[in-house]
Parts: sequence; C-alpha cells; structure tokens
Amino acid sequence: MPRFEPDPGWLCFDPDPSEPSWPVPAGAVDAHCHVFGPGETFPYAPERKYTPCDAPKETLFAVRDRLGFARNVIVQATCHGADNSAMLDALAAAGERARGVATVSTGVGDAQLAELDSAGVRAVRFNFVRRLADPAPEQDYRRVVERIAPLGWHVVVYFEAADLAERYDFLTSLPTPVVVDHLGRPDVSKSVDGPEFAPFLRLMSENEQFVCKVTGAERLSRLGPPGYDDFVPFARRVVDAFPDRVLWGTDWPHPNLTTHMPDDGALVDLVARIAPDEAARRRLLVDNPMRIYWSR
Ligand code: 0GY
Repeated sequence: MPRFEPDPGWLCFDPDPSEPSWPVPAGAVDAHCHVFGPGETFPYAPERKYTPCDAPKETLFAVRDRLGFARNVIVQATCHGADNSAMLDALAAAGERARGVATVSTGVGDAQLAELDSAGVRAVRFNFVRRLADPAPEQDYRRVVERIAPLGWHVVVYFEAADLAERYDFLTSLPTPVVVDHLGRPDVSKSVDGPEFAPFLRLMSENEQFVCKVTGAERLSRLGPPGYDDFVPFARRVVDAFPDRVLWGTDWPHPNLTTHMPDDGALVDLVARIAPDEAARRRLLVDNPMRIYWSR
C-alpha cells in the first residue's frame, strides 16, 4: 500500500478541541467537514494539489461528539479527486448520522449515481478554486447537473469572490439548488457594506435557490483567533438576511491553513455571535441542514 507524507509545514487538526461554551441545540448538524484517508487505505488522488495529514472517520466522529453535534455532512475534498471511497466509508459507518457531497467525473452514469444516492450522497461539488483543482469546460459541469437533477440533489460550489462575476450566469442558470461554500470567500478586511461583498449579497437576494455556508472563519479571517472579529459581521449579515438559506460547519480538518489551526470548540462558540437569536441559531444548525440533507 502507498505511504503518504503530508506536505512540509502542513498543519494538522487540533487533537483536543474544547467543548463549546454554550448549549448546542439537540440535533445540530456540522454541514461542512471532510475525511482524509487514511492514505494507506484510501490513497490520495494522483492529480491532487496537496497531501494532507490523515483525518479519518473515527476522529471526525469523536470531534462531532465532543462538540455536541448530532450529524455531519461530509464533503469530498480535492485531495481525493473523484474517488469518493473514504467519504463513502465514513457514510456507511455513520448511518443516518451523516450525508455526503461527492465529486464525480463528467462521464458519471446513472447506475453510479443511484449507488451514491443509496449511500447517502445528496449533492455534487464543483470546485472552482484554481489552487485546488483544474477547471473543466462548462459543458462538463452541465452534463453532470443534468444527471443529478432528477435525483433531487443539489450542487455545492466553491469559488473565490473575484471569480463570481465570471461564474454568475452559469451558477444562476442551474436547475438545482446551489449551496455556496465559505460565504463565497469574501475579503473580510473590507467593509461588509462595501462594493466587494455586494455581488454576493445580490446573488443571494435575487436567487432563492441559493444557500450559503457561513463557514470558513479560520481561513477567511485576517485577525484570526480568538475572536475572528472581521469574519463575524459577514456571516451575521447573511444569517440575518437569509435565515432559511444558511448552513454552518466546522470545516474540520481545516486543509491548507498556514498560520494557525483553530480550536473547533472556539469555532462553535462563534455561532453564538453569528446567530445570536436562539430561533435563528436553530434554523442554522438544525432545521436548514435537516431540510436540505435529510428530507429522505
Ligand atoms: C475546504 C477548503 C479548502 C480545500 C478544499 O476540496 C478541497 O481541497 O475545499 C481550501 O483549501 O480552501 O473547505 O476544505
């Protein structure tokens, strides 16, 4: 079996996250997290742009329990390419406590999609971030969407804020719901009311099929821990404006961070500031993810 060493300087997840300091509601969903390997069992993809630390399902489930969460949405990461084996293995172990977001190749067939559906997959992910994946022609993405739409799946997209203009027409033309990772990666050193974030707010307000993950404090914040004070107003603005179309997740095990590794308990603490109202928090952590991922 191949052996993999993480990239030099790679930061591994916090092995001992704190417990959140406020009572997480029963049934809370971590709607953005990953599993990595272990590489000896689930080799990393030859075309990957990074080699991570192994972050196996058992550790993900231990983090879930420590944080007081009930469920995970496990999102395929680029280091595994379109080989969803590690994610599917985690779904099988978690049963009803996890759902999955897969990466599929353009030629994916209906039989393979039906298998993924039975395993608990409810979406495909298109990763447009160039440091992570090489973009495919638009028609390839459209072909995949034609296949998944009849299953009632949605599309999860990851893009840089600067690329939204270029992708706007494509994204808004999709016939399925579209879930956007990490707030569309705004520059949170700018004003939340400024022209930089306005296109994303417009995307959300003019397109009711869009859902936003108010995630990624640890990768978007310039100010960093403990407060991630520059990130909070952006997440809060979206939660306030679109309370039924927001999701939250840890982003565990936090790939590609170069300056610090967050304490996942401290990230959960941030939710109390992003959604101070208890009813809004319940929608963010329980009602919205349950509707989007567990309606069947
Ligand atoms: C994330 C963010 C990143 C990586 C990936 O699929 C991936 O490799 O999404 C990143 O480096 O910003 O959500 O895991």
